[in-house]
Amino acid sequence: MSEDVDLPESHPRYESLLTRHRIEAGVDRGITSRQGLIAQGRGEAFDYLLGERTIDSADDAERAAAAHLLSADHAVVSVNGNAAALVPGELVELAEVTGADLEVNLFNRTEERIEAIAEYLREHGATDVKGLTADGRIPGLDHERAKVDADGIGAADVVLVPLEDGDRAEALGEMGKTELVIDLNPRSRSAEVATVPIVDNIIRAIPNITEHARNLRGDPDAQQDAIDAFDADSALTAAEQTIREGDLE
Ligand code: PTJ
Repeated sequence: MSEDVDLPESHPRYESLLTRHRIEAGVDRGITSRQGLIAQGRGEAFDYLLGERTIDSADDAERAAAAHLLSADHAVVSVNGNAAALVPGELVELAEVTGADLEVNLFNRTEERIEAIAEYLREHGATDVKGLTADGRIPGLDHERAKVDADGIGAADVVLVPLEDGDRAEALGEMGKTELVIDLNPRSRSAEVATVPIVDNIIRAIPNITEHARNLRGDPDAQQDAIDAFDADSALTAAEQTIREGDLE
């Protein structure tokens, strides 16, 4: 986390307030949709109950996700308005370390927002950002929500989708793609259809996937072990249990 808000890091709500600030700034910049503010509020409630930490099952999921990204033929990291506002530099770094493409892919799609997000990612070091061509379609979704780049998400075998809408997550799964989903609600449809559901805040999840990828890079056996060792149903159950037992203080 960084210095983009005037708050001491010792403040007990530092991370949460910084996150809110970034989402607000994302709306002001034309990156994040107003619905993104609502989605953030929902996520915060789950994160509070999780104890605002990466639980062990989420760390396992992050390791498995790193392994899938590294061993893919063609991996794509999908970027929406919330992800771009919260972790732009971290997404660029993850793509670099794993060799994945970055593709802007929006639920509430407008050309202006796609351009603004692509530009923001370039400001954070991205050299090639997909999502502007939109010459591919996800079958089973209405026209605007189905748009992807044919040589990006359209051709990918592994897709990382943070904070994805349930319909689209389901449709991507039906295309036979390995889906890695980051979502703080373990019983959202997106988490339930994912090959690897990551129940963690995106601000912690992305840097941790990158760190795992650094450790697993160049070691196909360790990558396969991380994939084989991960069980999606157990991870979702562990997250739900942690939330149900969560402390409201
Ligand atoms: O930028 P766009 O147009 O693609 O729109 C993005 C949003 C997120 C607005 C859109 O995809 C949407 O409406 O999503 P939902 O259906 O509200 O789902 C968002 C999910 O992400 C919810 O289950 C939240 O709990 C979860 N979530 C919210 N903030 C975070 C989160 N998960 C991880 N980290 C977060 N910071």
